[in-house]
Amino acid sequence: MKYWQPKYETMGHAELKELQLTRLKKTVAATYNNVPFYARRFKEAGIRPEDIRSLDDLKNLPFTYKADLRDNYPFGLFAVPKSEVVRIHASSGTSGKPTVVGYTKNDLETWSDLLARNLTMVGLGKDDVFQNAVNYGLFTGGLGFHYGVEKIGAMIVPSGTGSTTRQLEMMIDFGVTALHCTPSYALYLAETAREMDIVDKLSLRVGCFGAEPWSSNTRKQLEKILNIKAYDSYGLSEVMGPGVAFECEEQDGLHLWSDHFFVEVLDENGEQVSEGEKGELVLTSLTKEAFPIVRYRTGDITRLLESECSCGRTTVRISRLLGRADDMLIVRGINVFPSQIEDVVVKIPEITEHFQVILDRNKKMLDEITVKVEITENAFTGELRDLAELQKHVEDELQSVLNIRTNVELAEKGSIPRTEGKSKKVIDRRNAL
Ligand code: DLL
Repeated sequence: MKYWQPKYETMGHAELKELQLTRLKKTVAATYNNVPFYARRFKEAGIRPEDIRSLDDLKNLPFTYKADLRDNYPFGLFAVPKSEVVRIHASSGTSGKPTVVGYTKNDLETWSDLLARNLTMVGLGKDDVFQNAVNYGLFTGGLGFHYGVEKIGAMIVPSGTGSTTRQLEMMIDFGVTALHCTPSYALYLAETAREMDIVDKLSLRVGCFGAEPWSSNTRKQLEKILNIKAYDSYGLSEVMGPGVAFECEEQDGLHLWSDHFFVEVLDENGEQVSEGEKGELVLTSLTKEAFPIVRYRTGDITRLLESECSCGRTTVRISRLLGRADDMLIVRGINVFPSQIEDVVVKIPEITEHFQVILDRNKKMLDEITVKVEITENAFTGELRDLAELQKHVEDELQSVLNIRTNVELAEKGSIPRTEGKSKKVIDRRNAL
């Protein structure tokens, strides 16, 4: 099967715009009438629901920020009575209260349909065995994928996280053909499979990876080691969870399901960037009932791709996420994304794919950036000269991409912590006492 919901996936542009407008009007009215926060914000901006007459009018609506979710903890932004909400999820965040989101029965149905679209899009179906190696708790990644996989009739292995050797054993014993986890955990699984010399016992053919930024070189690496096609999966709990945008078999940008979400990619002044330009992704839900969200500033940086995709789907696409605006490190005035470092590190065979970025401020109050990498066993000759050469090689490669000199620290293989979920790649000690 090529499409899960062909009517919506391949809808002509004019019809799609019409559908979006009808749904936008409904969403704006629902938020205005049922959520005091939105009613207040819209009134402050002098807008009533009937002022939304075209899709262009959306840009007159105020933005919603993560802080607004926290301020309305836990259920203040729900647009339906609690009795209509059948599930909640939450995102822990690094500080303060978590952000809580809710779903009605219809919302859950839409969510699993969107996952089913994505899974069908990458060629999965009834005959597949799908290992869901992410956390099954309040995190949206576990249950989000779970019901999509069931919907397409594939067999799910709800392995959750934990015990890497056990995960690999399940993959072999159950004949797993598709794997879902974070890209950093996939690298760890791949590394462990290689060390145990069991890669040829795996029947994997598809990997769905997301929940954190990863680079195109990491994709190549995972595809090579695990002998799979690896697809980028983007989503965020505030807007639904996984499934918001996903790559198709062309692997040329992520399809963002325009019949359910309205996409803007904005520059620093809040203006829409032109096709191919970088900006912040801002999303408006068009069908959500329990937790509609208007002009949500995701903080994620991407490019808008509007050209036709040869897979036949007519949605807008976004490029691989370049990181979060707040992930971007500014080191001596130069912008550095951890994903740029990852791109360099995974290409160098003498070091593993794992790395850590440590930021310090020296006595002269200048920022120092250290990239800690692990040397592979094969590359370790015991000769100091070889180590110094390797260190310089990594520093040069990083400089050519980042335009800034870094200190490279070589460490023993396994010394950088492996994670099952989202990895923490940056340690910023610049403001530490
Ligand atoms: O991470 C939902 C998800 C689960 C997506 C499983 C994909 C797979 P949150 O925990 O709310 O939700 O985190 C959302 O993670 O704003 C991005 O910064 C980042 N993120 C998610 N997917 C990608 C991706 C889930 N493919 C936040 N590439 C988002 C880069 C991603 N960053």
